[in-house]
Amino acid sequence: MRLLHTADWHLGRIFHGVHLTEDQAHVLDELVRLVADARPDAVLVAGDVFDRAVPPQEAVALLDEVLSRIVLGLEVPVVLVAGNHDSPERLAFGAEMLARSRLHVAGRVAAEPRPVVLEDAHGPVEVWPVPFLEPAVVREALGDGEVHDQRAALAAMLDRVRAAATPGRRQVLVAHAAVAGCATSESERPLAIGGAETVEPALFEGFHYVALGHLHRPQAAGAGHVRYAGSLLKYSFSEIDHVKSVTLVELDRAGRCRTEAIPLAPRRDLRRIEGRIAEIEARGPEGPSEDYLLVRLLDEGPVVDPMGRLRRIYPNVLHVERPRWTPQADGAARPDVHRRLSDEDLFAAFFEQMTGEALDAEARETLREVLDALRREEAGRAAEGAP
Ligand SMILES: [Mn+2]
Repeated sequence: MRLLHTADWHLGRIFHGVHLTEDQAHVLDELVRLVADARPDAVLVAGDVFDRAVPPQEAVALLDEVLSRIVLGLEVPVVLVAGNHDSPERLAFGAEMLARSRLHVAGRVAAEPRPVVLEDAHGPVEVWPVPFLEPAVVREALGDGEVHDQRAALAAMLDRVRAAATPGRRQVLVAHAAVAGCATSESERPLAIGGAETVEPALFEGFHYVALGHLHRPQAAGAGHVRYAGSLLKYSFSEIDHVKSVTLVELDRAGRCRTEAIPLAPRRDLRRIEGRIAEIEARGPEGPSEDYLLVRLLDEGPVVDPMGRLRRIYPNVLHVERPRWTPQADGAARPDVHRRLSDEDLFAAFFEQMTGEALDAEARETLREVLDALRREEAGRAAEGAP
């Protein structure tokens, strides 16, 4: 049996003010082509389909289009679960009807879990879709007062799944959880505020493949057959070194699996460049200039309009870091220093700080004239206003 495992699409995500829907459409187009080439028995989507509970219209339209192309166009079934970013109820709309078209959506927590049964030449495979588990919801749904954290919620749900599973069949789990010991990224919203939000890999005992979502770096979680597919795109600067991919899983007749990460090529990569502004300007564009960039400007002194200047070379600079420039630590910016400087010296210091050049004699003369005129005007007003 061949399965294509993906997760954390985060459709509708806005990153540093940029709507990523077009980038997501581009990479999903590639995913649909992969499905057409690899002809898997099913596509597994392990949660965080949308970036938020009420996604923007274009994100909903994109999901609709992509799922239609896979399920109706290519006739490949999809098993999709809600992640912690999704709204379980909204995602579950029409689930019963969609299941007849072989689009299996698990939004809400099910007290009586039911598998999606797939067939290959060696017999049936049971796929268990388990959405992200909110402990309070699981406590209520299962009537289990002991469920107070992620671990207890998943353990209780997996006990139910094991009890419902048919012995001798190959078992696949699709879930959205944080496994202890795995690498995290900044774009993952914590599953719980403080306390226990992680689960240990031993909890997945008995499953032949576990298709996980939540962590955005593609990685194995304790064992090769328990895996995070990783997110569709880089959704934070902490993911610059990731190679985003989908996982192709080959499950043999005994349930042993072989996994292969297939890299995805984004329309625009997320990269980091660094240097002094003059060097970056002199070098000109390095790599595709349309990429999304984090720029580390290494100038020690002030730089006028760094974002405007960088965007002339790289139109999609998202953020500029100034690791060597801390205006607060500069003595001239402190109020007690201001008081000891004349107006003329204060302006000269400001001018030098902003432009990197000293005020020349001619400019100083002009400045003195302007200041004198202002002082005369001020004195005149004060005299007029005197009682
Ligand atoms: Mn996520």
